[in-house]
Amino acid sequence: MRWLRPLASIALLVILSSCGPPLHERSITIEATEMRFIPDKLEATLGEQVFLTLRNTGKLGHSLTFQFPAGDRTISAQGGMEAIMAFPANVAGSFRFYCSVPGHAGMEGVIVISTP
Ligand SMILES: [Cu+2]
Repeated sequence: MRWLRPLASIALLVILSSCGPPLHERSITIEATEMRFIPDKLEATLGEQVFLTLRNTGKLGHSLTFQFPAGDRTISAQGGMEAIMAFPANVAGSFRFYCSVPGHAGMEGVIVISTP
């Protein structure tokens, strides 16, 4: 019955890989223009993988920096361009984001990561 062993291993792998919560994905598009983000409030749920598109519809370059507990995450896009960032929503709470380009201090918002 030596042939049973690999079969049992495969069965175990199938069982293990079907356990655990499914990985949910969330796609968010945020527009940056002079001098604001639209929308300025983003939402995600704990455990999601977030794919964020920064769409710069303005003429100036803009950036978006999230202030997460684990550290800042930044992307930037020139006028008329897009930039994409992915991150896991792995801590619940409200976290500020802002544009770090000098003189763009009014460009800011918040992302709320809620528990499911
Ligand atoms: Cu800006």
